[in-house]
Amino acid sequence: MDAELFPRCRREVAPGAVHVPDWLDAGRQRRLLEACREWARPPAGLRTVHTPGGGTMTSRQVCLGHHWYPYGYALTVVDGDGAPVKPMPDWLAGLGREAVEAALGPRALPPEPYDIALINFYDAGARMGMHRDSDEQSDAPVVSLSLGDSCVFRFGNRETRARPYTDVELRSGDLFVFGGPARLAYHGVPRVHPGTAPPALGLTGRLNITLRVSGFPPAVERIMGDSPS
Ligand SMILES: O=C(O)CCC(=O)C(=O)O
Repeated sequence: MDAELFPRCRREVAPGAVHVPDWLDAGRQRRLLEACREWARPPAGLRTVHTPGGGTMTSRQVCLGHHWYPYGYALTVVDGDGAPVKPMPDWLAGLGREAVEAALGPRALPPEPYDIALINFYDAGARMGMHRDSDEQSDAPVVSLSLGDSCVFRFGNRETRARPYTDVELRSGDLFVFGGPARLAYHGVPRVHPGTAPPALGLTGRLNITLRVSGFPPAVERIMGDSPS
């Protein structure tokens, strides 16, 4: 990474929402990327997400633990190849807890384990509109890990997709956690900066891994929300 005039520091963007730059070192980024490449393979691999209104998300996605589709969770890829969702590995669930502790402190740790990972892949033109993560039944903090190209991450408020919001540059290895009063804030990715990934990582594009707690009862098929038509 280029030398900085001012070092990037841990910053509370809003109450309960904290950005921790460079949280994953190069080795951890590499290992996480290798795992993402495995998860992206079929079955239940990387897919294009279509919204019920006829839209297409420009980022592509693979899920672990529970399969997210607009707007609910299932245990199979109901809007794709129909395969069972891949399991959430214990080490990734542990990384979620480590991240919460690092960003918000031990008192913010949820009683339940992190049991959902959504992995979003952004190529140069991809973006993500302002939305809230509201399909879970737990208010545990959401953990967001970035790999590859930098992006503008827009973190807003709980009422509206519009201002006030804060734009944060997320780079490879950065951690962003939002919980407590920020858990249901609107957020999105208006822009990715192509060609900004650390060359040694070997990733063209951007990966974001968000870790969440479902709050769902165990071992019950969960089909929530409307099925996409
Ligand atoms: O890519 C990001 O940084 C944000 C991803 C996100 O908002 C989501 O998965 O809900």
